[in-house]
This record gives sequence, structure tokens and C-alpha cells, in this order.
Amino acid sequence: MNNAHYELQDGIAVIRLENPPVNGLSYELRRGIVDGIKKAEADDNAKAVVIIGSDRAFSGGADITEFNTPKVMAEPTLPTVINVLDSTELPVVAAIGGVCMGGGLELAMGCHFRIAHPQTQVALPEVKLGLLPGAGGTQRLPRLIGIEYAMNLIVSGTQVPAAMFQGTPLFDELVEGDLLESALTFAKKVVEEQRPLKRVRDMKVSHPKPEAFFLWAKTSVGAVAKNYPAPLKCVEAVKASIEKKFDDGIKLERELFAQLIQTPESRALRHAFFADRAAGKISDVASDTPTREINKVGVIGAGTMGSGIAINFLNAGIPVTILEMKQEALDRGVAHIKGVYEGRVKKGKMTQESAEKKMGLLSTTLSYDDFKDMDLVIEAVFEDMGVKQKVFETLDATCKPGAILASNTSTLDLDKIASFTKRPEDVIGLHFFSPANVMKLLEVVRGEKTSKEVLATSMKLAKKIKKTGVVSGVCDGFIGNRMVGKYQTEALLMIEEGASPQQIDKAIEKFGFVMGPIRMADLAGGDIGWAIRKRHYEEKPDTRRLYVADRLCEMGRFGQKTGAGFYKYEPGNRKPLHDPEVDRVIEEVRKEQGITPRKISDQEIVERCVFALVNEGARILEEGIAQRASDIDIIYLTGYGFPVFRGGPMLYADEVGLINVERALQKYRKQTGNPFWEPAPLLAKLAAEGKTFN
Ligand code: T1G
Repeated sequence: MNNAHYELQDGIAVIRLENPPVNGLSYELRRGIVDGIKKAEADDNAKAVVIIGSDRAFSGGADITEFNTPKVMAEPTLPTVINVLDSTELPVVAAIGGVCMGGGLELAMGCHFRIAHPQTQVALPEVKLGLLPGAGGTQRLPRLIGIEYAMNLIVSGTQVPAAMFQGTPLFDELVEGDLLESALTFAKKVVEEQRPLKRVRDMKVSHPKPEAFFLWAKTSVGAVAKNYPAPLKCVEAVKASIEKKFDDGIKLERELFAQLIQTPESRALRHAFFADRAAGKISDVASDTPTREINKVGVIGAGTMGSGIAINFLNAGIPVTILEMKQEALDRGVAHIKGVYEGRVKKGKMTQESAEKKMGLLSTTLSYDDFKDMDLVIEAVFEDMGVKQKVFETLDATCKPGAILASNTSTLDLDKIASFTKRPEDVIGLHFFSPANVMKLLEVVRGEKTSKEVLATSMKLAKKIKKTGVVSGVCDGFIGNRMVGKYQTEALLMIEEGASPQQIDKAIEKFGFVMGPIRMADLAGGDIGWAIRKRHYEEKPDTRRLYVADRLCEMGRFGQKTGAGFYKYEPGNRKPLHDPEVDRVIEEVRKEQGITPRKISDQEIVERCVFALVNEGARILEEGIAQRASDIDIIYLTGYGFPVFRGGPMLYADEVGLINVERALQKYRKQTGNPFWEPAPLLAKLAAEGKTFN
């Protein structure tokens, strides 16, 4: 099965790429293309060749699933395939529709002619995988669209419609309608007119001021790509298209590609790519499980979360009704939503007309009666079980059969919430992350009784509102918050032991987090963590107190929202400032607790914070709360600012080596006496077997 179908049509050999879903250029498909060309060359009736993909994809590029396998270098490699196309004496026409990306575009540029639908999405997105176009893209694209456009596309990885390149040599024709018909007609014309074959390698590329342009490119790319080697190597490879002969440029490109594919950054980015897609799969829910129509959504609560949640559905064109107990709360919520759209219009991210259309889908009510006919209701009310009970009992009595009743709770027991209704199978957790209309992550919390249909509907809805839906089982804090609790605890304990808030944040931000744990606590609001800690102190009285954090909260220092927390803040300014008052509180607590402060290394800070995530993540995995390690990674990449170039906490642990992680856990178990540091059994088992989480 070589995934390339060969058929002679009226003297034209048609090679159809058939490797669904996106014609990833797997070893078998590459083999099939070469066999097809050889077959056409051996067939006297074949006067030209057309290569075509599916409506969805000419090709989505090299088959990324092969990258960690020997197949990626198995002949015919993609460069070999392209050389076969480039050197054959038969005219080869690429007929391009759907998407044409990465190696797919490089394949097309190896052909002599290219015709495409104008709306075909074109890109060289390799840089987003920590790579560079490794099959001639950095040498051919500049020859076809000019060095500046090519540099821009290659360094950004952006996808653009083929219509953008109307009139450039990248496409000989842009055609509407039946692509194969147009390609066959074009190929026959080439044969009849005996047109010379256009080999891109023979084309010239120039720039009026190359030195200045490449200096600018290097400086501007270098400034933004601190943690990633790929963008600057893209610049280096594209530069060679002007400075070197074609074959020397290709040689350099292959060398740079071979370097990048081995980097941890590229492994992390490729991991994130697949983790994002794997998260949508639920092991015991078939992908064709029937789903319910969601055409009307009710949101309870018009606060920051409620209005943010509403915006997601308005953006997807789904009418939303917001319920509040008081008119002024509704007015505030609507004003917030209006303000968000006005802001987007002002920034040119949305037209006035589109904003008005979305606002037109919004209605408000003070009565549950208006929720009778809702397909889905999401509550974003106060995080208190008593309040949730009243809400769900009322919804149960009001909403039509089959309505999905969802809670946005971030930590409360969803099964308990479901028990307040007579329809627990229709209850699910949809845990949005603040700001709800911005953060991509959506934890889809599956209750014990949540039906597969409700789960499948929720995951489909997540995609529709452009969220990364990740399934979580029910436990305290689900996946993200349960892990971040351990991470924050370690940071706060180290403050008591001798580190300063500034040192902790600096060490973690140097590791690559967007924001350190202490700054994050000040941003999220210390009162939220305090409420969770107080609940834990009540439920488990022997829970280790976090004295500094509790003391600051007792002083009303909740962070940015009160102008002071672990840092102080000038009015209207989010910049964290050192506050000697906090140093005094830390000193006071250490004295009260008899703690002699010690010097704590940055390494210990990073290990205790990051390995806390890993150890708790391993427990979450073995309890079946998360389906797979990569789900945990994607949660941390999309919801908690974990550095993408490290691929997520579980992949990072794999890269460090689980045996080394286990050794560090044992070290902190001994040093702190805290049983939390006992390596999770799953982690210890995988380490002993020399295996990895992913
Ligand atoms: N290889 C393998 N599988 C791929 C793939 C690829 N290149 N692209 C997509 N898939 C799978 C994906 O995992 C999912 O699988 C399914 O296809 C549908 O994907 C030498 C080295 C093409 C725009 O970076 O951007 O070429 O979950 O849900 O929304 O220079 O996929 O169904 O099992 O995203 O319609 C460069 C990556 C590779 C493009 C389609 N190419 N893909 O989007 O579907 S490196 C890329 C995408 C390279 C050369 C270099 C998108 C898409 P499953 P999907 P979609």
C-alpha cells in the first residue's frame, strides 16, 4: 500500500496522493510518488504528469509521526523525491487544493508547474515545530516569491491563501472549480506548446541591499526567539539562497535541519502539536458518539467569569442569555462584554458590524423561567457548595429534558453537584480559565454519571468555541489546580525556609515560565488560594499551614486587586515592587516558627516547583484522573504558562530522565520530611523500567 494512486488519463499520468487525513508525506507515500514518476517515464503514452491531493489537503507536509523513527531518513527521503521530480524530462504539474504546507509546498515547488485554488492555504510552518523547511523550501521559495516574502513566511510559519501569490511564479494559474480538469487541460497545453520545463533551481534570486536586509532579519528575529534556535537558523538558510549556489544552499539547509530535529525544543514543539490533538480523544467514547445540538446557551453569573464565558459562545455565533439576581449586576456584565468587543474593534481585530452582530446574540434575564428551553446552561456563581446546590436544584426543576447542566467550578466536587439533580448523566464540569474569553484551555470534568453523549457534545463544543478541551476526572482541583496547588505550596514553603519572593519568581521565569508562582498568586488573587487553604485546614486539620501567605491574607493583602500582596503595586500599574513590609512579615513568621533561614539555590527552587508538578501529575495519571501524560502537558502549556519549548511538565521529566527525577524526589523527601515528596508509584515504576511518561 503506497498511498499514491496512478492512473493514465488521456495521455497524462495522474498521481493522486491518498494518505488521509492530510496526505502527510510518509515513507509509503514518498515511495508511491517516485514509483509513479518512474512508471510514467516508462510509459510512452504518458506525455506529462499531474500530482493531486484531496479536497482537504494537497499535503500537510512531512509525516511528523515519523520524526522520532528511522523512517524519516529512509530513502526515498523527501529531498530525494523532489530531486526525482525536478530532474524528470516529463512536465510535472502540481494541482493544489485544501492545504499545501511544509514538505507539501516543497514538493509542489519541486514540480515544473503549479496550479491552485485561490483559497488554498499555503505555509512553511516548520518553525512552529522548532525546525526549518528541510526539503528545499528555504532555497526555492525565495526564487519564486522574492526573498522578503519568503523570509517572512518561513520565519513566522504563517499560513496564507494562494491568492496572495497571484502573478508570482509560485503559481502558474489560480483556478476555480474542478482542479483535476483544470490541471489536465493545463498539462495538455504544456505538451502541445512544448513549453520548456521550469526548474526553480535555475531561477535567480536577488535583493537590492542584501546585507542590510539580513542584518535586520537577524536582529529582529533574534530579539524574539530567545528560547528557540530554529528562527535564526531559518534566517541563515534563507540568506544562503542569495549567497550560495543552489546545491550549496540545499546542503546547508539539510545540515541545519539535521541539527534542529535533534533539539529538545523541537521535540517539545512536536510533542505539543500531537498532545493538542490527542487531548480531543476519549479512550472509551467512540469518535462517532451521537452529540446534542447546542443552539441556545444560558450562563448564570455576569461577573468576570460569566461574561467571559458568554463571549466564547457569542464569538461562535451561538445566542447566549445571561441570568443574574440583580439588574445592576446584569448591566455590569453586559457593559464588560460590550467593552471587550469595542476594544477589539478599536484594535482593528474585528469590524464594528461583526461586533454588533455578536452583541445582538446576547440577552439577559432575572428569571430562571427564561432557561426553560436552553440546550446548555453553565453556572459561574460563587464557589460555595451551598450556592451550587440551590442553582442546580432550580435548573433541574426548570430546564427541558436533555439540557446539559454545566458547572464552571474550579475545585468543588462535581459528583456532589450532580447529586443535587435528578439527571446526573446530564451534568458536566466546564472549567474555563480566567480570562475565560482569552485562555484556550477548557477542563471538561467528567462526573461519575456524566453520559458519553454529554461528554462527546462538550468536547465538540470546545472545538467550536476554539478551546482546547481536556477531559479530567473528579478530584479536588481536577488536573490543573490540583497540580498548581503543590507547585505554589513549594514556592511558599521556600519563602519560609529562606528564599525571597523575588528570587523564586526570577528562578522560575529564567526556567521559562511566563510568570513566577508568587507574581501569579498576586495576579490571581491571594484570597482565592486562601479560601482553598482554609477549606483544606478544616477538612484535614494536620495540613501544614503556609504561614507567610496566610499572614498576608489576614492583613488584607490579596495581591494586585488590593494594591499589595507579596509585592506592592502603584495604582493602575501591574509592575510588582519590592515591599519591605513583606520582608518584615517573613522575618516575623520565621522567628515564630523557629526557622533559621538558609540559602536556597535556584536549582532547588526549580526542582521543587517543577518536580512537584511532575510527582502530582504522576499521581493524577495513576488515579485515572487524566487519560494520558500529554493531556497534563497540554493543560500546563495552555493554562499555566509552562514554557512550550520544554513541552510540559511530564515531557520535561522525560527529557531530564525519570531516574534523575526520582532521585531528586528522594532528596527532597529526606530534606523536608514531607511525605508529598515520596515518588509516585507510577513514576518509580517507569523509572525502574527505563521508560517515560510520554
Ligand atoms: N504529519 C502527520 N500527521 C498530521 C500532520 C503531519 N504533517 N498534519 C496533521 N496531521 C494529523 C493531525 O495530527 C490529526 O491527526 C489530523 O492530521 C488532522 O489534523 C521536510 C520537515 C494540516 C492545517 O507543520 O497545521 O514538512 O488527531 O486536526 O484542523 O520541510 O494539521 O486526526 O489523528 O490539525 O484540518 C510541516 C501541521 C511538517 C502542518 C490541518 N507541516 N498540520 O488542520 O486538522 S514538517 C505542518 C497542521 C515538514 C519539511 C518539514 C494541520 C493542518 P488525528 P488537524 P486541520
